[in-house]
Amino acid sequence: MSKFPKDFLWGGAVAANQLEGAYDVGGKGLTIADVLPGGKKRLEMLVNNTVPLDIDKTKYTYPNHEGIDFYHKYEGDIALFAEMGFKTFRTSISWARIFPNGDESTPNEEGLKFYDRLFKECKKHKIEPLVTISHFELPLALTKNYGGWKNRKLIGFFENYCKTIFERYKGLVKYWLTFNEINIALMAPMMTLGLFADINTKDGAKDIFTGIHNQMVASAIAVKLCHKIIPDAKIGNMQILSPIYPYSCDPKDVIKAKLEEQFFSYYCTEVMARGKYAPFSNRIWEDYGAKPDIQPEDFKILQDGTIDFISFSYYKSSTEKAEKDSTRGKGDIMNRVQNPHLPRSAWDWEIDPIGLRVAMNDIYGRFGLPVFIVENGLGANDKVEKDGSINDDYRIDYLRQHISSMAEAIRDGVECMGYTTWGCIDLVSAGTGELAKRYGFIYVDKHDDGSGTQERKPKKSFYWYKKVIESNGENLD
Ligand code: BGP
Repeated sequence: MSKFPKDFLWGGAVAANQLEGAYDVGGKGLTIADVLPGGKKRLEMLVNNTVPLDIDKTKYTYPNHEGIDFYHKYEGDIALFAEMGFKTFRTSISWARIFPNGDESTPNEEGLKFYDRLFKECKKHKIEPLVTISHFELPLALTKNYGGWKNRKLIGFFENYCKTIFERYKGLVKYWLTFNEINIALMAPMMTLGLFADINTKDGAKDIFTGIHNQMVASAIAVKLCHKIIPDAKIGNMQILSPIYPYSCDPKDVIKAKLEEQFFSYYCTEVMARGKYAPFSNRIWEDYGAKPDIQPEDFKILQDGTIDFISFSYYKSSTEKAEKDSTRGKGDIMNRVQNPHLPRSAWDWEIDPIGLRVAMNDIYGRFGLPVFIVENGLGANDKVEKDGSINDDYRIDYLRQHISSMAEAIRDGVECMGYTTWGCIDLVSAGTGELAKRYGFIYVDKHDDGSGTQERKPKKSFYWYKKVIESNGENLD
């Protein structure tokens, strides 16, 4: 008997801005993602608040402007996902295809039609779309004209956007997620909140806490609206989940790791799952010397709009110690201490399958809501052999170990709705804007220098994942 429930949602995940391309086609407005330059400097810009807000092709490249041209090639790609047996496909709607500046009252019909076609294509292949409403794709005009999410006006614009897409896609989309990786705003506020702020300054912390608060209010409004418009829908949050281990059993390290984890992993989900701020939030606001601007009516809104399930990305665990030192990892946005027990990927991310079991048990134990793993995968340099094959055994290995660990967590009693691997087809990386960091089961002939035919080619992992799905997770060989 499979450890996975029989209706387990196996599939893959992507985001509009990382694969659609066609960044200025069909009446689409610009988003934050469209002004983010490609290359390793991107992460620095995001963390140091130096993202240029205008496109400058003389200085930078923008691989996501073309992406993998999913906008025009989605039919073939979905057929390939269907061949692997996907039960679900996670993608996002680009807000600026529907409302180019984010604040219009009437939607752009051409944008709506694109997603009509896309979701119908999924349904044709019996694939349930799992749709992220906002995945690092804030319309740029909302940053330029309103200062991003610290401005409460965005709550109303988001509500209008949600109402429009729920009404339009109610017969096609049953599973929804509100804000992708909402907690990443604590480190890279431009990515999700569309604003520059440094959490280590009082003003910066105020903007970040207020921006996140406004998003959580907007998310609660969306949950309520979704239940009203699509009664059989399920709508969840989406956060990064990375358990934070103490570097040693020195109680100073233990308390440091625990408090960091409490803040990073649970600050938002406490509100979104329980409808109110956790008691520890006051201490956080005290320590940062700033509180979010909260309106009296928000408390009821948050209470009335709690999520149906918790979704998260899991790539790696993190490690913390009380003392600051130079062993901190350079590759990722979290900049934590290096764990000497774990191997690291070519992009310097820890590889820790057991961490997924830890994370699943922790979050399920805390909230008791079903969980959905909506991102997990390995970014790697893939090589096309002379005979055209791509032998990505390292990816198979990574996924095999993580799926085994997920199965253990299910045996531990965790209720898990599904698993969508990140970047089921090669796409542009969010953190570094590269195409070279490949995650897919499907290779795409497109490169960072702009060359490539956009031809698709199944990798070895494609055939492996097909067997995994066919056997409902029993055959991982
Ligand atoms: C998450 C994002 C995704 C995705 C993934 C992998 O943070 O939700 O959009 O890209 O991480 O990260 P990267 O693309 O930087 O390798």
